[in-house]
Amino acid sequence: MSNKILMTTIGAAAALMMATNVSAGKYKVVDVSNGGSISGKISFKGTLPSVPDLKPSSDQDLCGNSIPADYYIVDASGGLKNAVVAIEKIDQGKAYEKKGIVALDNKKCMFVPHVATAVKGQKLGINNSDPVLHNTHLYHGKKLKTMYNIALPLQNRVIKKPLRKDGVVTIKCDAHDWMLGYVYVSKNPYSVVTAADGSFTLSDVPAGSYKVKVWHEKLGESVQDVTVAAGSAATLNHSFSN
Ligand SMILES: [Cu+2]
Repeated sequence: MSNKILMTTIGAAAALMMATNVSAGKYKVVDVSNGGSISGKISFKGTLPSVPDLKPSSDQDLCGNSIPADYYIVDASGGLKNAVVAIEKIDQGKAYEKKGIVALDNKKCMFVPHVATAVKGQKLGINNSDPVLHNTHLYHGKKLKTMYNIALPLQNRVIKKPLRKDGVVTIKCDAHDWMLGYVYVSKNPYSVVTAADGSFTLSDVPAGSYKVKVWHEKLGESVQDVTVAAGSAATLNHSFSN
């Protein structure tokens, strides 16, 4: 092989390696042995803004005339429900259901759950538990670009739609303007919605240092550095305030 051809070959190999590096952001499933965890509590401190009840303007027989808004759900200890805690960047880690279906129900004219998490590539399974027409409209990201707009005239028939992009998906209903929900779509399975007391746990995290995002639909987001040691529990607590 002449030097010139050899150099070309090396050049092509280097270009291929660079290209491989560029796509290294893709999550890879590996065996996580002796992983750690990140757990803690997300809270709200201060005075919550007063949010008026939702006032259904149609289908009141089913929906009622007044529904408490579910944007801020804070318990007596300050625990904040429906925040999302997510490792922002992690190249490899635990397995997840690649064909998993994240359930979203239209129930009594509200989205249940109000906030869900999903991994990019999974599907959203949208059901209508109500005997009225709902029209689920999904918008991607801060620009609220329409992803899907799905009429659900039939009760109890699940429609599945793939979540192809990561980011926050805002869910509305074209038939009932008070309906609102979110799906937080991550590139990896390390994302979770806080429980009613604000608690959360991310398990089987490989040892390492991570940027962990705490997100809330109204209170914004905060990124924290968390270091997880093998076989150990790391703590992340965060308080939103206004
Ligand atoms: Cu609706």
